[in-house]
Amino acid sequence: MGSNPMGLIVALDSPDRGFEGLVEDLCGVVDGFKLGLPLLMGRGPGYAAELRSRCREGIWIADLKLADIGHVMKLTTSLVVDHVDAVIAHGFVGVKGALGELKEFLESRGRKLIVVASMSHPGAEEVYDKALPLILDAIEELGPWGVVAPATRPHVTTSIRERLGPRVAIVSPGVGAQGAEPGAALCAGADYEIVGRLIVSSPDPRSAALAVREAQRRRLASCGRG
Ligand code: O7M
Repeated sequence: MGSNPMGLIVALDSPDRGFEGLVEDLCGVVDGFKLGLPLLMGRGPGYAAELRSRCREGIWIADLKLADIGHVMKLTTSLVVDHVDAVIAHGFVGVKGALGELKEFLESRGRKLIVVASMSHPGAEEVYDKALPLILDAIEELGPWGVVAPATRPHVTTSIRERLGPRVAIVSPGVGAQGAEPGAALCAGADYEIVGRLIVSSPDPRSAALAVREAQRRRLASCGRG
């Protein structure tokens, strides 16, 4: 990782909005799309295939935020696995009988696992931050392709990078609507920033995405990672 220090992934969450035009507009401008649970539940898992047919580039992620026994996580994932490159699960469920089985299933289908290490909202301090050392133990044992770390709390992202080393991809939400500035998480060690409303709620999502890219570039130059 680290080879793409300006990664930008767009979060598509609204269940009642058609994203076909937006995906076509952003194709080639951003590095991928993350499909949220409201969207996949509202439109059905097949909508992932419909959207992907509009843009064959970049990484496509199903953000299922799974937290169950392995058997059930595999059943849920099987509904969407053919249409995406990666699936997101929570880290606190642990490896044995849970994330280990999910990872094996995803790898057998040529797909990636991304595990939530910490979260971007204020309440993450109540539980997630306290559990972080244990969650990182599980992640180290598991060896997923990627982890989620908060752009809103860059020191947490930096500590996750330091603990897990350079080989894991860090994807970082919280930019824009939740307050983090574009590029801050990249400077803290993330590979990709996840941006939702700042881009998708803009009247001109393509210009908004290009502006985020430019802001990332400037921020990276100032922190010496550019
Ligand atoms: O930019 P926003 O705030 O409109 O959207 C943020 C997206 O990132 C949205 O899809 C959330 O589900 C997701 N997200 C967080 O906001 N915080 C987290 O801690 C984790 C995620 C996430 O993507 O988890 C995998």
